[in-house]
This record gives sequence, structure tokens and C-alpha cells, in this order.
Amino acid sequence: MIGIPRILVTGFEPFGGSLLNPAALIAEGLAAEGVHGTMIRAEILPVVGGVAPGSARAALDAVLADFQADAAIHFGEAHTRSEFSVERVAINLRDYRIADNAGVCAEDTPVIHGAPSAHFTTLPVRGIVDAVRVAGIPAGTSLTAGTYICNEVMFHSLERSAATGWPAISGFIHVPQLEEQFAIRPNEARPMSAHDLMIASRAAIGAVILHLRTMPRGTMPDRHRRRLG
Ligand code: PCA
Repeated sequence: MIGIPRILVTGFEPFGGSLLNPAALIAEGLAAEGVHGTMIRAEILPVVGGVAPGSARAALDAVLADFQADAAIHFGEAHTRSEFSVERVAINLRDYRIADNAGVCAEDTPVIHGAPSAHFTTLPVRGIVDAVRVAGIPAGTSLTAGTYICNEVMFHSLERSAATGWPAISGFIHVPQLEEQFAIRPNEARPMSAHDLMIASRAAIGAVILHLRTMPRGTMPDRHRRRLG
């Protein structure tokens, strides 16, 4: 018998003057429609750095305490990107280009003092990119999640995973802005329709589930192994 994979999906509230965030739409859409054969938990994180109550990382910790995820897929908006963009690495640096939604602009500080300089994603990067492309949506890999809140959340999630085994695998996907945002904030990048974002997200989750089911023994904590069969 194979257990039901528990997938945490996070998005972000709008930031930087926009009224929308495609990552919130993805998280809300997946929570509303569900994904067959999985237990999905979706959370919209505040675009607030640091670890104080009200920050993205405090919100993430609260969810992870409540929902022991096999995989965490964190989504965020990158309006300069034209494709579904799977991040390979999170770095231990906060250096904001714009203030966060609490009005704070961190400069040259680590995400976590004493933690490693970087964490590679533990999501199946190639599998996700291939699955999204097969679904007909442009996708690629990225070597930088930036030094703003998205990178911070990715780093925190991977650090937590390395320290506690939960979530077993974790990583970040940056998505283009929505067509509605592009109409107000045009740039060189191509926007994506809400429809295509949902197709791509479902394809990404499919690749993650496949990966969870085929992960070699010894790469997951015992509790995961038992539940996934
Ligand atoms: N994108 C920002 C933070 C929230 C979001 O959706 C980032 O790339 O850091």
C-alpha cells in the first residue's frame, strides 16, 4: 500500500505596489481544487522578512508545526521572468532591493546566523522542468532566487528540512507576473495567464509526487518511509 503524499504549497501576498500575486493565486487554486491522490495544504505568506511574529518565516514555521509535509513547494512572483523558473539554490543573505511589506529594508545580513552559506534545493529540478514543458508551458532552471523574501523562505525551509527532516524535500519556483499585472506594469518579460500557471503548477506537483515515490531508501526520515510505503 502506498500512502498519500502530503504536499505544502505556499504563495505570497502582493508586494511592491501590485495588487495581485500569481503565487497566491496558485496556492489558492490548488487548495480550492485539490490535487488527486495528495493531501494539499496551502498557505499565503506575508512579504515580511525576519523571524518576528507576522513574518513569512514565522508563518511557515507555524504551518510546518501543524502539517508534516513530505514536500514543500514554495511559489513566488518574479515579474522579470518569462518562464516557470525552478530555483536551484538559496543563499544565506538578506539584501533587499525594496522594503518588505512591513517597511523594513534588510542589508547585507544573513538569513540565519551560523548556518551554511547556501542550500541546494531538494526538489527534482529536472523532473519539474520536463513535466512543465511537456504540459506546454515554458520552464527552466534558475541559479538565483534573489536576496529578498523568496530566497529567505527557501533558505529557511531547506535549513529546517536539513535540521529536522521536515519537510523531506523542499524548494522554490518563481513564476512570471500575470497578464493583468503586465497590463499595468509592462516590461521585457512575457506574462503568464492564470490558466497556464495552474497547468504548470499541477505538472510540477506531479513530478514531485513521482520523485517522492521513487526516492531511494535512506534519503527520507523513517516516518516518511513508513507512510509512503
Ligand atoms: N516575490 C518576492 C517576494 C514575494 C514574491 O512573490 C521575491 O522574489 O523575493
